[in-house]
Amino acid sequence: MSVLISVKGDTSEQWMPALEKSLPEENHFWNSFDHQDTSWDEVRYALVWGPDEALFKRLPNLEIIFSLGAGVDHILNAPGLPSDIPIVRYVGADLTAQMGEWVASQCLMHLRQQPAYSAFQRDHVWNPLPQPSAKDVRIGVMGLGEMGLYAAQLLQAIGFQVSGWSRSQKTIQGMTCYAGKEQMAEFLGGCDMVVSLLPNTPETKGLLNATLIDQLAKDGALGSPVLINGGRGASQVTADIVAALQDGRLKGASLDVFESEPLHRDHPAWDVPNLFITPHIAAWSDRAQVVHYTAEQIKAYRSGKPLRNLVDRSLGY
Ligand code: NDP
Ligand code: OXD
Repeated sequence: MSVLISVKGDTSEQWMPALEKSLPEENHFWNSFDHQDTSWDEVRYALVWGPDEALFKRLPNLEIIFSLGAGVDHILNAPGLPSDIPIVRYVGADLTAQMGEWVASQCLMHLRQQPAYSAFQRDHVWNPLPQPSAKDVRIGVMGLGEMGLYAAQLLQAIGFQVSGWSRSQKTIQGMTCYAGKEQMAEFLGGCDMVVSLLPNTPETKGLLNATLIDQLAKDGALGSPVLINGGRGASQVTADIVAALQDGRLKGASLDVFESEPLHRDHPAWDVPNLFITPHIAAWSDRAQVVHYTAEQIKAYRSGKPLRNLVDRSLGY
């Protein structure tokens, strides 16, 4: 039995210590990007990020595909993906907590008017602005899954008024929850800040666009609304966000993800002063944690227990 690691940009050596610790009984580990002479038919489990074109064709006896990340668009959009093999995504306290930190830090930077103060600092200007409190600001979180729920509850703990929006209806203590397209306008109308932690699916494609921006609250304590996306770039229309920042329909934005990554160095988004850009690092999968998680799942599977965090291919996440 073999586990294959196929992670774009990594070397197999970077994975060896974790693999040897968590899966000592496995004989072979390969990274398809730097070892081409593998006995492919021995491979039963593949842990992947951005699988290369030929990968799945080479693995006739594959039983489970594990995603290195929480998102699985990189697998579902991969060429040659077998239709009948379960896909397990990574869910880990470390990843969820990191996303919570990123979301909370972005919301606080916009609340505390960091774009304005950074500009004042650059110009050596001492200029205190009126300062609303978290309790005066309504934040709507799009996507109430592992990441969204954790981030929403963290924002509540800070003191923001938090609501949520998801595909299926949720009941969460102290949070007004909206669901589906029918309740989207009502949800957006109550958001001074909107945070997207949605997966990339056909339904979420291009959702964070000019139409959505124009539905956000305009009477909030911050003046104009703020848009934050830590989910997937395919869910946003960056050109619409940049235009809304430039003409004041948005007060600020934070984007960790883009339609095309890395963001081209000539992209106009880099120079928008009230836009915080981070390079898809909101939450970063730790190799040791992911291998530990994968090993636990393989052990459970071999002893006849059900796999956890299975992807529903019909929903795309
Ligand atoms: P989950 O699958 O746990 O949650 C997804 C949430 O999105 C669910 O609440 C789901 O609704 C909701 N959703 C999906 N489709 C729709 C829709 N059409 N309309 C409304 N709501 C929808 O995922 P995670 O929370 O673990 O991760 C979310 C995403 O974050 C990942 O898919 C990935 O793309 C991104 N991510 C980004 C990282 C980064 O570094 N920038 C790191 C890790 C993840 P329901 O609850 O009803 O199913
Ligand atoms: C993920 C990511 O999906 O890092 O985990 O984007």
